[in-house]
Amino acid sequence: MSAEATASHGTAVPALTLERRIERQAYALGFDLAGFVRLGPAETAGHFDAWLARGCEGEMHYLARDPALRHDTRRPHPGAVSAIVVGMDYGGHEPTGPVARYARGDDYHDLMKDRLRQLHAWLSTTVGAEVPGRAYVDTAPILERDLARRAGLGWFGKNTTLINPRRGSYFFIGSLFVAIELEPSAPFDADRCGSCTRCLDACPTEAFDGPRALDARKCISYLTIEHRGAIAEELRAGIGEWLYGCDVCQEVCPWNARFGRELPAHSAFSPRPIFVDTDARTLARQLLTMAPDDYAAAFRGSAIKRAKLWMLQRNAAAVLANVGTDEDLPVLYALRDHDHAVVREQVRAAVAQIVQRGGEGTPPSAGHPT
Ligand code: B12
Repeated sequence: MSAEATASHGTAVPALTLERRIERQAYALGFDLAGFVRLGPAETAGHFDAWLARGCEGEMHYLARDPALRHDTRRPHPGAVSAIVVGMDYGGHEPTGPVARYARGDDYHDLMKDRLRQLHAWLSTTVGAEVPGRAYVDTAPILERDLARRAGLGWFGKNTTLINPRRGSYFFIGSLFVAIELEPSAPFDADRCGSCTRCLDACPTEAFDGPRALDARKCISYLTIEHRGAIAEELRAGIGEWLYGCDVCQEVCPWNARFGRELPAHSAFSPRPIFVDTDARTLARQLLTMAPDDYAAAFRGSAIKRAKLWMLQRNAAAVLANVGTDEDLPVLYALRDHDHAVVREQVRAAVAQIVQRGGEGTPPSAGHPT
């Protein structure tokens, strides 16, 4: 490839490097951030190990299965030497709760992997030979924030999210591992959190043991998405109205207030109709009365499907325990014999809470009007 091209008026202008062309193509495909990194040891492997040693992963046993795999990014795809790391906004300016912003639209894993594969095909065509490689979005043992920080996408916020100085933190991370050398971007070395501790202070379940030290076992996102048991009484109140995931530690971040973006029109991450203008109580009741077919239809291809229907119903019962009124009791009573013991337990606890707050506590079998 010629290093220089001649413009029509005869002046030599430098040709774009492959890296700049990849960036342009990534933006054309809808990604919002792009950078490059040479694969190798993960700089924060020690933090990851320490986190596991404290048991912070809870029931996410896959994280602890083979920690060494996450220590070196050359391991997931032997032969790959570089990664193109991308970020994609998911709508920081959408209204808050009761479902975390990231989970209201289409499943980001599928969408981003599909676009990364398009980038991969474009790259092979552009270099004129098949480039061995593979796309990853949360699907391989990779410390993705470590990779993205090294590719210059942002810094580790005190809430552990990767924050970009122009985009805030409401973006997903994906990567395309490739078997060609690419010039690495400058890593993001600055820490722009300064003395701010808003995220740490705002967490309703006090899940942070300190800056960048999240105990996932107390995180609302973990409790409503990953945890399989009933939600412990001492954490349940902290969940407030969150039915799936949580945005509190991002919402209070000044970088999001300043730089969070609107979703483009017709974005795949735009909320599904069920989430538009639906308050927590209404959505909780909808989930509790949802038949499996309705669940499949409402959430086909969506990020929220990571939680089975029974988990969403457990979360819905926990939310009603916090904000439900006697009007919600009939829906709860109807689930007293739910197939899943965890849902039964959470429903019983919700009824008890509502009754304690002064709701009507007599079950329908004893004459309660349904
Ligand atoms: C497990 C997991 C979770 C768990 C645990 C979260 C956690 N913080 O570890 C739970 C279920 C709670 C969760 C929640 C969320 N998640 Co999540 N999650 C992951 C996953 C699969 C692994 C993360 C991991 O390895 N954790 C282990 C801990 C130790 O790593 P870490 O918190 O990332 O911390 C790193 C740095 O902070 C640094 N570090 C740690 N301590 C210190 C100390 C110092 C001094 C320094 C310098 C560095 C440092 O080293 C760590 C390792 O690299 C990644 C995808 C992936 N493969 O990476 C997505 C991922 C991190 N999640 C993501 C998202 C969107 C979320 C939520 C926002 C969703 C929501 N709204 O509910 C929340 C955010 C909660 C939060 N504050 O982190 C995005 C984050 C994008 C971003 N801009 O940062 C990721 C990257 C998925 C993706 N592909 O986009 N998640």
